[in-house]
Amino acid sequence: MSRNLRVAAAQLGPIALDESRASSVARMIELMHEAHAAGAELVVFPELALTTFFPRWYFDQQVDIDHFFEQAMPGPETQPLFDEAARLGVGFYLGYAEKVIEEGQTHYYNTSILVNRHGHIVGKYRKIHLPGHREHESWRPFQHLEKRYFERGNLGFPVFDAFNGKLGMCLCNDRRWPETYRVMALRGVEMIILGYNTPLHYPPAPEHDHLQNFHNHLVMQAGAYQNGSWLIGVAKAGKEEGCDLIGESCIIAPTGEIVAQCQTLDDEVIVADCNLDRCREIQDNIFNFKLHREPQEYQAICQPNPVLKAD
Ligand code: CDT
Repeated sequence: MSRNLRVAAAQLGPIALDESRASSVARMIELMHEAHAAGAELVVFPELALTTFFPRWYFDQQVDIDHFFEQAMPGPETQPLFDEAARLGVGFYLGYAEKVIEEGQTHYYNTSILVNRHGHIVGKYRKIHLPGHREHESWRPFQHLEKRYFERGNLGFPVFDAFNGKLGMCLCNDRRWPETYRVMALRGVEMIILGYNTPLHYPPAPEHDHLQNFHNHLVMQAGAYQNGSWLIGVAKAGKEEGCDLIGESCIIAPTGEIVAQCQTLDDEVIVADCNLDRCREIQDNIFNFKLHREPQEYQAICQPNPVLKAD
């Protein structure tokens, strides 16, 4: 019997700085209804989906920073999303800013969770590749302070038995790093789900601005194909507080082909049937790790900063 999973990518348009959690959750519930009506069993939302992309501003008061973080998941404002998912019998992926006390210490992570069709959290990931900078840089038209506001995730790249398959998560900048995909692939991943907030303008290298959409698809299609995995990439898109964020959320087959893609920069749902058994087309053939991978030649990439001499 084929393991078909009908998945929805639920792209969000901009979220205003003063938009409430109640409003963003209501928008997500509406998208969830649309996805469910189209037969989706899993709905994927963006990175930091509950608020505006706050790392674009420098805040020095902890209370202003904490405003964007969730201290409980679900919490009072996100519970309706969990309740509606359980009522409809659909699962979801959600990106959010997590404030947590662990072993007596307060930590801040850029986090995603996987929730099953009963409304239970069955997987958690904390972003590992944090882009941007730590201090205010006045030359930039907007800041990208992920390195200031978040710690590097401490959960690795786990893969979860869920939805009758093996699912892995990552977040935004992680998708640009081949190691992200490969570590999950070594754990047998069959579907990688991720959310992103990607500005169209990249201040350190503006000559690449026209390539932002190309690079977005380039890395996700390569990651899917080179690891024989489905991939669902979901944007928060559009002009958010004056900053243009790319869209083009998409669903990618293990062959690297885009099978569905958003057409707008606003709230939008796309759906595709993802047969998880199709991963074997790639994983048993061109990227059969047992037969063709040569890890003894890759050791340098596991050293922190090796200096290798050219021959
Ligand atoms: N959210 C996130 O990781 N965004 C980055 C922007 C580019 S680096 C400043 C990304 O990789 O898309």
